[in-house]
Amino acid sequence: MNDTAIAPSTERQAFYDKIGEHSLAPLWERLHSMVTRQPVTPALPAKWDYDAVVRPFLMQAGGLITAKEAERRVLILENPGLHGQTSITHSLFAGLQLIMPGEVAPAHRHSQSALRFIIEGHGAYTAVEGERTMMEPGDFVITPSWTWHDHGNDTDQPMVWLDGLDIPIVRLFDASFAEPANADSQTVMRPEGDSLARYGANMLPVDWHPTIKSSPVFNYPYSRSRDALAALARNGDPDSCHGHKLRYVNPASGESAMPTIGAFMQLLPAGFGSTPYRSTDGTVFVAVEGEGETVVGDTTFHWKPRDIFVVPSWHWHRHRANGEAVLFSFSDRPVQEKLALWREERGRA
Ligand code: GTQ
Repeated sequence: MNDTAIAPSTERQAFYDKIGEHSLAPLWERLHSMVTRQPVTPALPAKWDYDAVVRPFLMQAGGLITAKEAERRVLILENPGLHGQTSITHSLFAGLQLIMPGEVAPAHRHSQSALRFIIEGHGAYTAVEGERTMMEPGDFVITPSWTWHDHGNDTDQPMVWLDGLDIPIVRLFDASFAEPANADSQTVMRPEGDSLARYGANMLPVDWHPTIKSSPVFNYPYSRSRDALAALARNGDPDSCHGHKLRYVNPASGESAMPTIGAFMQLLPAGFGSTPYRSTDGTVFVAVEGEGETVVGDTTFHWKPRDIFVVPSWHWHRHRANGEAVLFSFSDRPVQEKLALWREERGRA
């Protein structure tokens, strides 16, 4: 394939201009920028320092607008290579949502699926389809497509979480529906912990059959994920690229918790340095515990708890942990796998 673009002659340009008036265009001028030999993305590696940069702005936003007026008081983490596109990767949205004490983010539902990864605060809730879950740092909470959800904070501290949504995927398909609820808060229909007991104890209710493609568990508490990772680290050697890495699953299918977004948590042992890795799913990381650095191409990100960074598609990267560290991450991997597009490559040390 010839990858170099040459400016068209005036005769050809006149032809292109003429056919353009009839909604026609020459593929040969565009083919090689679209059908590339390997992934090319405008997304850039980027990091957001939570404590020094994002948190102060978030708290300022808390004084500018209420959660009710904003509907969702969120600062978008917009990829610097995707200016104005409301995306952190080409396919995913990320933002930090703040709920102040006493506030409610009113109930609604939409086609877009959302994950929440809790950053700070203790005990504010998300309600999904009539069940509330109290959120703690490190918890992974989902609000699947078309489920009613509202958020509220009855504590005396601000609560912040990372939102990850498939907004750009739904936009690609022009398949967005959304609806506000009649009341700001959903009526509580089931006691807290009901879903986790029914579906999250490696057992399922006898005769139950799933009606949606997402997980019936909607809070995956950090305490459980952390214990599992600690056991893995005690019991075996780390993978050279990933350390000890687990993926969040829908217990009814073994697939990702939601069809469009895959989520993961990995433990990097103290002093661990990974071998290089790249994959076609641009990935958003959150540092949960420990400090370290991730080298993405020519860029080095130093991270500490609550920092967020993004590794675009097909970018070589490697992690190093100073002390023991835990990283949460999410990507569009399940979509790419379903469409037979996903690839990975493991580099040498
Ligand atoms: O909590 O429902 O960050 O609808 C963006 C859109 C959060 C939410 C976002 C949303 C939500």
